[in-house]
Amino acid sequence: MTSDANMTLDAIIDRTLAALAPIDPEQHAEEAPLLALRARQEEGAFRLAVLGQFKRGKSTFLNALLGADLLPTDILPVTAIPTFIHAADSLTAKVFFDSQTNPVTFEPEEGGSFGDFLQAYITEAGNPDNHRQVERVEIGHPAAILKQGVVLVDTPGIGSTFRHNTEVAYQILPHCDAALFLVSPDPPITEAEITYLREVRELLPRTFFLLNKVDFLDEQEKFASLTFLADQLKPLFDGSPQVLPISARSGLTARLKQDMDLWKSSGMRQVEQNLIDFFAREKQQTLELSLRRRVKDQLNTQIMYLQLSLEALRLPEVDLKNRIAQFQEILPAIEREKQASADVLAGDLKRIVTALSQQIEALRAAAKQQVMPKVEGVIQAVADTEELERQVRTIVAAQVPAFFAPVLRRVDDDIRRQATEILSLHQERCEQLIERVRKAAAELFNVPYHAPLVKKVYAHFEPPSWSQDLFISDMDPIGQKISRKLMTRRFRHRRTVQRLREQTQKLLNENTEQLNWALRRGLDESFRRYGFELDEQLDKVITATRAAMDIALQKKSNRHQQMEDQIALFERTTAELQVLSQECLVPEGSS
Ligand SMILES: Nc1nc2c(ncn2[C@@H]2O[C@H](COP(=O)(O)OP(=O)(O)OP(=O)(O)O)[C@@H](O)[C@H]2O)c(=O)[nH]1
Ligand SMILES: [Mg+2]
Repeated sequence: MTSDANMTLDAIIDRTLAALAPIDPEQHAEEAPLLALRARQEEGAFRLAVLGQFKRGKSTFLNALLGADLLPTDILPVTAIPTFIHAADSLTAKVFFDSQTNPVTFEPEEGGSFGDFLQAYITEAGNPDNHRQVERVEIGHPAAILKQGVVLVDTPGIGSTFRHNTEVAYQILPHCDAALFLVSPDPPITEAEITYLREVRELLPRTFFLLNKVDFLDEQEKFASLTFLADQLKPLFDGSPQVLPISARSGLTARLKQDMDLWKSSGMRQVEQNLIDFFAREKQQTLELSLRRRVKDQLNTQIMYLQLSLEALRLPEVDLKNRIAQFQEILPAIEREKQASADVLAGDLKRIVTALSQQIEALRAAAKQQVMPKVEGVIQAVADTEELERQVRTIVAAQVPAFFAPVLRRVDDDIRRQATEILSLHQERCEQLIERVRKAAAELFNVPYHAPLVKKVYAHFEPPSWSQDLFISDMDPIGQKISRKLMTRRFRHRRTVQRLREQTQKLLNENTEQLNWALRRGLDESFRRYGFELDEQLDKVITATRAAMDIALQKKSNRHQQMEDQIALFERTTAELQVLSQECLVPEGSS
């Protein structure tokens, strides 16, 4: 049994749930995040994330540590999806999606390689703008370093032109327990990294630093880089944190060739030893600290809601009605901004649609320019009508996919990229509005405002999965037999030539239209659904805030004693949660 000064996380969560039980669910925040944290604690897995700017060598580093060329790496931005690597007897991979879609598991019997499987879901190239809506990927691996409940997390890099990668890199932080932060010499550290590090410092109890790619440097340059880094990090972290120089690439080569000297000179041996040491001594305690931070965040959110209700209960009826009126007064302004934001979104949609129409027209012309001369060539060269028919069909069947397959992909990527960019800006505007409503309510009732750590992730643009089948065999020589009897050979040949031209043109048009239609529909649907989801989110916050005030107002009409009881209940609960929130700061002794 623990004393109050040393309360376990489990006890804190239990007591919180018990304290909230007698309160109307509409008057406190959701309990689901607390339950999820309890599940995390029960599972006991320690999540060590590899973080940093894009292309610093995060995935290469993890490959070196695992001793396998496992995660995709490249000179272009690669990792787009958080990838959790846990211990397993053999190699496994499971992909989880944002929506209700069932997870997909790597099945070796199905043919494709493990690398191809990961490539298709994790990477920017295989899954551009995360159009597959992957939430996370879990890999099971037999590496020794993963034993005893360590989970390594590969993350997308910040600061590339792919904004969504930066977003994901920020969103993953509250779900991790410690970090390895990778930098590399050229340039040693950027403004974007410093900003990211501030957030990392707030959200994670432990961060280790690695200077990667030191194979580019001579001893003097290495020393200069390390000194510079130490100076930059000093104001951010207490004292200068240690920065270990490594070459992840040499480390990976060393592991693959089992070259122990190279493993040592790459700096990776030192990192591995430090990690093993850290896992043995401090993993448990760091996990505890990390989870305590997250629970504390949840408690503070609950406290804010409770205080709001409490203030509403305490206020004399006239004052409460006044505050409700004041809150109501800000709503039209919020509503106007919501409308303005929706208008911007609609305008942006129009712009993309116009851009799409232009692309489609250009495409139609390009298709004609590429395919028609080839058809004309055959028409000029072949005199026999039947042979002409056959050759034109063959050439069209080859040309249509040759032209459209790469183009489909390019236009699709391009539109998807524009749509994702616009939707994420819209999301930012909506989140700001939601925050304003929360803040306004807190200010009206003199309650300290608490901004939540974990932000909701919304779905990205998703075009409908249209059939990638191209129209290629629509050239049916209808009426050939009849016409053979009725017409002269020359006339029939002319007719056939004309029909072949028309049908080829029609096929090109149909394929262009199919693309146009699928993307237009995708844009319309995603924008509508997305706009609707965000509206709903905002309305929920407004309704919940109103509910707290309205319930208070109703209770005022109750008998005096009941009112006093309610106030006492909220006071007790708030006080209890405040104590529990303080308890979160005290890590459990030496467990
Ligand atoms: N010279 C040198 N190159 C390295 C080293 N580590 C990684 N690289 C190269 O740097 C490039 C980027 O490596 P990745 O591992 O894909 O980098 P990342 O940080 O995972 O990149 P994102 O996933 O896009 O954020 C690749 O071409 C690697 O081969 C190293 O120690 N030395
Ligand atoms: Mg990577």
